[in-house]
Amino acid sequence: MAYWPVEVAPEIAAAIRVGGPVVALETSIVAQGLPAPYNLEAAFGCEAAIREEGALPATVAVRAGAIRVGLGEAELRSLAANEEAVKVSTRDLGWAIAQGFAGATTVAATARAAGLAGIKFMATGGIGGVHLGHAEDISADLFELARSPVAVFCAGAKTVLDIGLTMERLESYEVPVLGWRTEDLPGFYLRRTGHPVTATVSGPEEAAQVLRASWATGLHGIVVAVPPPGELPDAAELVARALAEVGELSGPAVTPALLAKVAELSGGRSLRLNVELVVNNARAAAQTAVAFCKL
Ligand code: PSU
Ligand code: MN
Repeated sequence: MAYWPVEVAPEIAAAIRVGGPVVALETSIVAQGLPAPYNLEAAFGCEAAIREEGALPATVAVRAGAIRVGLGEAELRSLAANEEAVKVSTRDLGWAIAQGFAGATTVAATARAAGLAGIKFMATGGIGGVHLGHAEDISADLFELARSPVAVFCAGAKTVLDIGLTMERLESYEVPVLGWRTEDLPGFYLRRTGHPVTATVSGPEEAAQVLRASWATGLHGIVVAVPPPGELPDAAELVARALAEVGELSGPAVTPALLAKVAELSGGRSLRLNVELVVNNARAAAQTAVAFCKL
């Protein structure tokens, strides 16, 4: 048989075959982005919200030599407890698969897996982007959005990023940023950033119509930015302090370090908000996946 290191759980494979609603979920947020117990609360909360809306969750990770699409509960718990789990972006998929690592997939790697499996929707907290003060550090999330035909539901780009430069990149890569009932791009810890979205959608039905038409015009990744259900009013100050303290770090370690620093400086408020917003995004993704299937 041909080599194909993508293992899709039977329930999900069956749904994909008949064009049913499926929403992929990333796991870097579980292994690197959030500490226990928030990580599993977020992961299980997303899965439950997706099921409640009538869609199927497909949590993605690298495990035992393959990309697994649709982790079981025990596998998810073992990933969350595994301190050796590596952060796997697209460039890392091959070596993590071939060398048998336990890997937690970023937005980029999850979107790639979703694209390979035929899943059109995914949810996360906030996408990666261009780092503030380090315009050379650009998340592979943006490059992947230019390649895989997946709608990524998020609360905008993380406040720790340079939102303006991130939006410029997305524009160059032909990635629309749809505002979910908002004209103003949300900023993860904030409901508005002052940056305009590409277009506003009024809810699941309109989002589904815009996605269908966009994909019909040959677009690939599409961001759907959902305002977070709450805010950290002092986000700007927290982020400035976090950036100053994280300082000279570079590479994949930067995002987890910044998130941990904001968590510490906010006395855990950012963690509670992070869980709430990712579940909120998963719900919007599932509603849109269901509406898309009815078009
Ligand atoms: N959003 C969160 N928590 C996270 C991340 C995003 O709320 O942990 C992760 C995602 O997996 C995203 C990654 O793809 O951070 C971006 O990392 P980098 O800047 O290294 O590409
Ligand atoms: Mn980065």
